Amino acid sequence: METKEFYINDDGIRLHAKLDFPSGEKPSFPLAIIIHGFTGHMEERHITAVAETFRECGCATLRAEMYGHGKSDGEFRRHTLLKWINNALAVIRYAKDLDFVTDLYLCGHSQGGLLTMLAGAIEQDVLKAIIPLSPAWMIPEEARSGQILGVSFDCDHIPRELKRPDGLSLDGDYIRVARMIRAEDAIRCFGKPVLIVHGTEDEAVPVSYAYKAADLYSHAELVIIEGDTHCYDRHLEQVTSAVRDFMLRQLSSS
Ligand code: FER
Repeated sequence: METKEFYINDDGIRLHAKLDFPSGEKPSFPLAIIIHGFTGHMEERHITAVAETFRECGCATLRAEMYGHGKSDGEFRRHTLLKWINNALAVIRYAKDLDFVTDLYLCGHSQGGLLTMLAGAIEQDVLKAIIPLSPAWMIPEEARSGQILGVSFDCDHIPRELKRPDGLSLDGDYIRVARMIRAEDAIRCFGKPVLIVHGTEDEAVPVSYAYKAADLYSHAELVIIEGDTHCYDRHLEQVTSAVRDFMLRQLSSS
């Protein structure tokens, strides 16, 4: 079946989305929502590979791009985690209303993995399981500690703009929002199954956060990929096989 490309309306903000169907003639199937990370988009190699894996398991996939990313509305420097949470809720609302959907799954990479933890907690009654990949849940802690993106700032005087030496720039509101988020609370209240995948050579998110999250979740499985990076440059096939293995077990229990 062909890809359906469209926009999901989040109260006037257009979020670029692609819906892809699994092969076969079934009238209904589970749906996996998949979200990219900070500066990412839906066509990144690891995002398309994970989406394909969900489809091989018999799920439809809905890849969506969040505020300020990919072909969605909004300027990159003006995105915040609150905007992303609202975006994710709009995408989940859209997915819930699709008539072919049986169970819903939420998967995201890095900042999209943190979003998966946060939106997952909000929507835990409608989600069957969540799959945070290398979730960047150190971002709120970094924002509280006065260093983000490797750039230091004064916590008592949040800058109007945070600029990385390479030119990447973020509004101060990114920090203001990030530092009020308590990812631990979202983790602790989520009682459904969770799969966390993380590489030991992750240069953006310390792998220690994967161990800590798996410990705090009541039903988490943790797959550590020895020697792999933040975007799985070395062992992407181990990431997809972890997702496949987890999903086949979820689907056989539904
Ligand atoms: C940071 C480290 C990592 C940060 C964001 C990330 C905004 C996110 C990475 C990703 O989503 O790939 O300090 O600050």
